[in-house]
Amino acid sequence: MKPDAAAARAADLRAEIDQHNYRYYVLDDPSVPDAEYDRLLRELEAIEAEYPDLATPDSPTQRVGATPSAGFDEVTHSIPMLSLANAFDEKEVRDFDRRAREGLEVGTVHYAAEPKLDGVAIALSYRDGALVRAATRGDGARGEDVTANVRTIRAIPLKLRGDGWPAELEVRGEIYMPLAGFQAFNEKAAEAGAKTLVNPRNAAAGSLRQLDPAMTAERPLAFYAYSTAGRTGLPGSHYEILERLRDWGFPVNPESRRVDGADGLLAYHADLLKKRPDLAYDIDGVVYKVDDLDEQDTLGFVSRAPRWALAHKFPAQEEITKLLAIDVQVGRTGAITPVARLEPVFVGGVTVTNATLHNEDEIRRKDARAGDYVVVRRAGDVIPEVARVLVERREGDLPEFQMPTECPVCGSAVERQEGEAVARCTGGLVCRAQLRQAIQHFASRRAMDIEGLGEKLIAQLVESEMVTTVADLYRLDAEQLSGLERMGEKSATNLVEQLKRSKTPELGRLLFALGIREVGEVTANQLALHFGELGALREADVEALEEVSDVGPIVAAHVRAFFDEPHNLKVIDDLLAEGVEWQAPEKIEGETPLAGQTWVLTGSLGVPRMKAKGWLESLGARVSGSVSGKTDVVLAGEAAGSKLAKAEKLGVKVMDEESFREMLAGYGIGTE
Ligand code: 5U1
Repeated sequence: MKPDAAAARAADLRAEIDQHNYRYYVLDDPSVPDAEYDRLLRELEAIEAEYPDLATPDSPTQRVGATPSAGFDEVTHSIPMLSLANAFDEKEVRDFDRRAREGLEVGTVHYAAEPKLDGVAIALSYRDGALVRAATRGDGARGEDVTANVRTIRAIPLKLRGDGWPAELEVRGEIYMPLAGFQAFNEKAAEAGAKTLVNPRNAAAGSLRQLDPAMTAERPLAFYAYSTAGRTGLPGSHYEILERLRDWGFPVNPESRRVDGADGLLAYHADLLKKRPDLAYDIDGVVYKVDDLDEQDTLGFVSRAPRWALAHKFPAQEEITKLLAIDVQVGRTGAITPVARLEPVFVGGVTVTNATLHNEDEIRRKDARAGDYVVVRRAGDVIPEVARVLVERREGDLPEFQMPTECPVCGSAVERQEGEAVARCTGGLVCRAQLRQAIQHFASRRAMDIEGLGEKLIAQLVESEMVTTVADLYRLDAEQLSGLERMGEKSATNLVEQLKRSKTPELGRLLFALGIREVGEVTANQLALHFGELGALREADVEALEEVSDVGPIVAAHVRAFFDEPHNLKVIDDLLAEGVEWQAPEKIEGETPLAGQTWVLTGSLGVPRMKAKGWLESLGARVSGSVSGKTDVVLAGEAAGSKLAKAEKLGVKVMDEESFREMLAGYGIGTE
């Protein structure tokens, strides 16, 4: 590229990148995918590499420019960075408003209200529209120069947009780490075996204190502006200053509002408290400021806090308490979750006595032991969790946690598959903790297809202990059933009829109905086809199971564990004793002619879809739910819609039901 053309293209790219930054960080309305943004940035980098003179300090490529430093220089704030007086309840807010009204001799005070972020306060100095310095708050009078690190934060403009900004402008606000970025960063760090960040606030503070700006650039930091130092060349109201800052390219919290009087403040607080769990960042309260700057001047300061501003705090989301014991709970899917029993502690607005510890690995990683002091976190409606263990406060030797080898509810073996974080009870058919879900699945349309056995009825049957395993279902009679709530005689008779009708499932359906982990319909049908009968499957070892198409080591291990559990075998024997008679799958001789093919069924067919699916699977085909370039055939029934249209568009072969039946007849199946 010639120098003139390069300079022009670099200027265009810079303007475009700045515009994308503005859309992304200030308007929260991204205009291009991340990949396109990166492409523009790389193009600009390439031009600047060829013409280094074009790489001006305000270029978006120059965010990570500086080399690591030995420390941070001290900075004296020209106007001190204030702290805020705190309020924790309604009375303190009303007192604040009363004092403001009295001081200003007005009936109603107009305020600006905004969320109080849990991050790091920062002062950004701009000269002639360019960022020249960023300083931390420090003790309010003196902070640290963290310019090189702050320049790496894309939400902070290196150069101001628009016009009308004062030649010297100091913008103040909060640097924070959004929760999603915090979680993603920690997941990556944990995977790499590196140190994880304690909480978003510490993460933001630690990130800013990195000696190497390249490290700060790796951290997902963001920024909201909330004030300026001084008012020269600025509007006379706080809220209007925020609007002006937004125009100049600073992210301003979209939850900022103008409100009137104490009632307006309290309503705002209540509203934000409700929104808190849905926000993308941690907040520890809201801040109220008298909106008119002249009125702010009139009210002045008391010690180092302004009389015109107040932080109204939310209940703390983290507290310290003692971990009394670690128990385990069995979930509806058999997952065994360790639970921390705690000395009661008030956190996040409620008293917490239990908190999740997620899984065994998490306990090891945190090194949590009964008797430890722990930090409990409860954010919004989220289940309280043990955020971290204060190992340094541990007294003496405490025993490590041991995962039980037997389910505390049903006594079945507890298994933990290699590569899985969760330990599970293997007594899926007998465990009371899992019973409701097991029955629901057993009765579902694609399993035993027992109509009329709804969630509420299942709950009654389990509660009353009329049903303790799925085999008990077949012992129910109409008289017993009609004694239940909302169960008429007719529904009871119908249900008994349905149960009777369900007694002859195809083997694949029965296997699916048993709810073996990782065994969906397709796998269940493949197992049925391969073994042809239940006895052989019960005995099959892991190697034999892995010979089945679709079955890998994980599924094989789950199947084996299921049939190794004597409680499960007893339920199967009971089912057979109650007259459940599985039907051998229709198996064609020799080759599977549709092996490797993918079919999609659409429209209404003259037979139940499961049936058509079973036939196709018995011929070796895979049945998928959506049409793509990889689909071999679409079987189109009556009134086929978008899937048929897509198949035609992609040129995928379409077959009607008549031809399908003919094809099946050719293989000697499909007679129903
Ligand atoms: N949102 C917000 N946070 N915050 C913190 N506004 C705000 N204002 C502050 C502080 C310390 O101080 C004002 C007095 C400018």
